[in-house]
Amino acid sequence: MKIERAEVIVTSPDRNFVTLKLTTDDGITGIGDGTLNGRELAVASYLSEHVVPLLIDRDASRIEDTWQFLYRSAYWRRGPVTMAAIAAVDVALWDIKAKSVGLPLYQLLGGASREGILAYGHASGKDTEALFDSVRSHQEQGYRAIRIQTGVPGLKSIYGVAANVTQPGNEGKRYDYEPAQRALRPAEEDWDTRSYLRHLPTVFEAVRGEFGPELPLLHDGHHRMTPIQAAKLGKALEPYDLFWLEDCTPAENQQALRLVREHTTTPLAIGEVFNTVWDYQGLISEQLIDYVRSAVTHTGGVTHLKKILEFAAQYQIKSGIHGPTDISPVGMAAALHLDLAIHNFGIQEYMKHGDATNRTFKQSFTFEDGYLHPGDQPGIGVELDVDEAGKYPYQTAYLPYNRLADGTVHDW
Ligand code: KDG
Ligand code: MG
Repeated sequence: MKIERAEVIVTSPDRNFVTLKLTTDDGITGIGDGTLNGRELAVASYLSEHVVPLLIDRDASRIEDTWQFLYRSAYWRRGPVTMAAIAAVDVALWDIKAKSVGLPLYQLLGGASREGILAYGHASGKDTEALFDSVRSHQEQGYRAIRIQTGVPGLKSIYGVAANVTQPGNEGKRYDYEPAQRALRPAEEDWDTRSYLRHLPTVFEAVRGEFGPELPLLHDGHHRMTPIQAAKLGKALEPYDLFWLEDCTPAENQQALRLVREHTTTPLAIGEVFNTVWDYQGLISEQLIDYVRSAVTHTGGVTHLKKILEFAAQYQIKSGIHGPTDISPVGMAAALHLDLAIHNFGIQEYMKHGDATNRTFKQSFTFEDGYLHPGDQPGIGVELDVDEAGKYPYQTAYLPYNRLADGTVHDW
């Protein structure tokens, strides 16, 4: 079973996606997601210029060997572009292997460890009333766990509550278009940590008051706090029993989590910007976190993320695989197979894609009553409609960035 063709397909149905499609000499196809939000063309070029020529005529069944070959032979290891490119190849090869034996991928990863995958959705609102509406709407859609992001008085726009949703005339629009804003320059947002720290506990108090103690609630700090500020927030949120506080400090300095951990029992999640097990080395072995947030797409695929999660399992640390809409349905499906198979599953992030994306990527995974399932189609269960993809050429898009009141650039 040799790889005969390798195509890099960039399409922008609702936002940009990079997909690698491999075809074997016996006609089996496999697809993998290599989308890196805001830097999509870097991965597309890494794949087309440097990886595709190496794949032709390789044995498609040698997944581990191909992973090690791409990782080690480049010499320049790790990094989001490299690891997203390797992920695209890895998932496409798993798709092919599972199709070649007529099984859904999770069966090759050890079989199902559970009946369904608990998912959390993103509720947000610029004020409490809008936030409550959003929580209710997520509950009506079936979500049983909900991330809470809210506006902060005095700030015009904020992560998780998009500026375009809060502007007059745009009410009710999907917020997820903002983190991939199609424009020639990144949008500028504003930030003030002290206002945020004052406001957020009052929001969680109101949400618990309205929705009761049972509903699992999550929050994303999106890398904005210093360790001592994050420790203060974790402590202030303890009465509201969060499922997790995510990315409370910038992920570059993993040791920061030690200080946070020493001061709070609020569970900590981190890792959506990590690429390899080395980013987690101390965090896992010293039990400084509770959830691993990596995406299959940004961590070298199923092969490498499975190893990270097995390492985490020895320390009672669970999975919380990254799943916003910048993970394509291909990356999402790969995550679901892993979620179903591993023992230390925690929760799966799940934001629904738009209609054009769903037409472009035919999916067999399901979301019912709060639980996802990858389905039982052979492979990962997603097919790319190449004609549909061709209707949506790449569009320049950037993540937003932050400035403080005095004009200083801050983490977004
Ligand atoms: O591309 C950036 C997004 O993936 C990120 O902002 C989403 O933080 C995120 C999350 O937790 O889903
Ligand atoms: Mg996040």
